[in-house]
Amino acid sequence: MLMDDYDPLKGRMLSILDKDGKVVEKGLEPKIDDALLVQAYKTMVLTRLADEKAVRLQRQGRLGAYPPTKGQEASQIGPALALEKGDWMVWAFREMGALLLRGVPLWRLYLYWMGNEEGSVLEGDVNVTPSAVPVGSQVPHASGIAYAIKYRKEPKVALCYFGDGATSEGDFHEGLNLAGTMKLPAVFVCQNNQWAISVPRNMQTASPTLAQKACAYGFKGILVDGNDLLALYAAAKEAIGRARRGEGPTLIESFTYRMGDHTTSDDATRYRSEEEIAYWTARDPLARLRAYLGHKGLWDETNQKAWTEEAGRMVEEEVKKAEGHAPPTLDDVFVHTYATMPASLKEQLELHRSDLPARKEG
Ligand SMILES: Cc1ncc(C[n+]2csc(CCOP(=O)(O)OP(=O)(O)O)c2C)c(N)n1
Ligand SMILES: [Mg+2]
Repeated sequence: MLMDDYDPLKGRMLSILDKDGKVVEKGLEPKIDDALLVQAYKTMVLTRLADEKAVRLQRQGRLGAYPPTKGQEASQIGPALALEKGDWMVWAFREMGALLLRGVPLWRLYLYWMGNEEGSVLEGDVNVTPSAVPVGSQVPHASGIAYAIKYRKEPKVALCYFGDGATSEGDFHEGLNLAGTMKLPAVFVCQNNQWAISVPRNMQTASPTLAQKACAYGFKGILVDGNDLLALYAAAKEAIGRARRGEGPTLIESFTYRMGDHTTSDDATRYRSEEEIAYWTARDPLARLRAYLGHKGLWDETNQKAWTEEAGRMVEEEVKKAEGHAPPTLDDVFVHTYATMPASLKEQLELHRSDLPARKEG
């Protein structure tokens, strides 16, 4: 078992692909269907383009503040690739790649970052929660969902993403403590992208790794190369299997890097060195998977061109769809808070609506 061989207290990091896309741990190479591997890579390409587009839209005043995801594509898509239909995905605010893989429409994501709550409305059974901007607040939600899964005896798992900064929040402790105590079917993926805005990882905690925090909650943890899609998939597959079999939760620390600014309101050049950026640029998760696919005969320049063009067209169509959507109204504050609006809120909504014409005239 990976979880035993990579005991987080020993500080070993699971890496299957090296930075040039070569398999360095032959015995650990996961068996992933060719079609699924290509789908993962195409989703990474789409995410990269959609993310860059979101930043440009913000600069043009067409989208609000946005948290770029560049550099974390494998960290997000690897674990999501190991989920089954019906499993739950709980996210923070930077997980565009995982959301696209799970089938969340891109135009909804753009709509959300345009300030429209309709962006969080999802049709069908994608089982994805709305974004959670208050840092760490989604961790107890994930444990709650995992508790419901266990209570109902469903064969499902709740996978929860959060950042290195979230591990300093009480919510993180509460969520993991509950999951450990009740042996819940949860997988926690800490995307350690080295920074919480301008606070570096070494100021976040005195623990040598974040993965080892699992030991305190009585369950398995593993430190994984977060720019290596194969390593993340392998670790998540094992963790998800264990959770589904009732063997309890796992904490996966995905050791990655945020290539862009914290959000479009930030200027990361004020606190990060060029050497650091160069180190991580050489470890681009897309380049690594692309090289691996090339070794397997699943990638060439012609494919790349077609996939890039296809993703580019899709991005433009989705922007159009988001921009063509009806603008938000103040009603959204009321209507999206409860599934069934309580009488007190209904009263406030009516009051707000009756007050509107008067305010406009005033
Ligand atoms: C409870 C709370 N405190 C502060 C903030 C402001 N804030 C937004 S993101 C962030 C840093 C989060 O860092 P991390 O968890 O590492 O996630 P990352 O942004 O790196 O993806 C902070 C402090 C917030 N949104 N919520
Ligand atoms: Mg972070």
